[in-house]
Amino acid sequence: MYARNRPKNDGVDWLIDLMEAWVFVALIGVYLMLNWLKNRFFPEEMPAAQHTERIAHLIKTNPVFVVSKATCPFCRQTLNTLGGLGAKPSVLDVQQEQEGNLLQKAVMNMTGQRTVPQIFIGGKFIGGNSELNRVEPTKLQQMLKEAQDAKGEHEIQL
Ligand SMILES: N[C@@H](CCC(=O)N[C@@H](CS)C(=O)NCC(=O)O)C(=O)O
Repeated sequence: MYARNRPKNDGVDWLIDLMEAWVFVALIGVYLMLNWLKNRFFPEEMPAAQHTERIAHLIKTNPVFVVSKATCPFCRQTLNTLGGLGAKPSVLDVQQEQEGNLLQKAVMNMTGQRTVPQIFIGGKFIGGNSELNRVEPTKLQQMLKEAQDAKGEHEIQL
């Protein structure tokens, strides 16, 4: 390693190479150990079946369902857009929930989207606020009407 930058034939090339390799191995070892300690003493909380079931139930039984946070401007925009079209979304504010963090993770596991809002119309996952804004207003209105007319148990489409 780096042999071209060093005076040639100093007789300790192999020793320096060996030490460099060991430093590298030791750094990987330290990284793995710290990672293990973190997982051992601060394990990441995972959503349980009950969180996923609650979310699935809310998606299925509400014509329009939004996972939201009161402090999120995108969520406010989404609720304004939907409200402006006459929809009455059911809102799950994960900041108001005792296990909101886990509920948010449960939704995330279902949709693959990390952010809020998460919007469902007629059991179908629309996306976030940006995706909602991309739906043509007449199409959106039609989707909302169909979802409202169908009410009750929607088939979940993610
Ligand atoms: N492109 C997304 C942006 C949404 C976004 O960035 N939301 C923020 C809150 S305002 C978020 O979810 N941050 C992570 C979190 O709060 O867990 C959308 O239009 O919905």
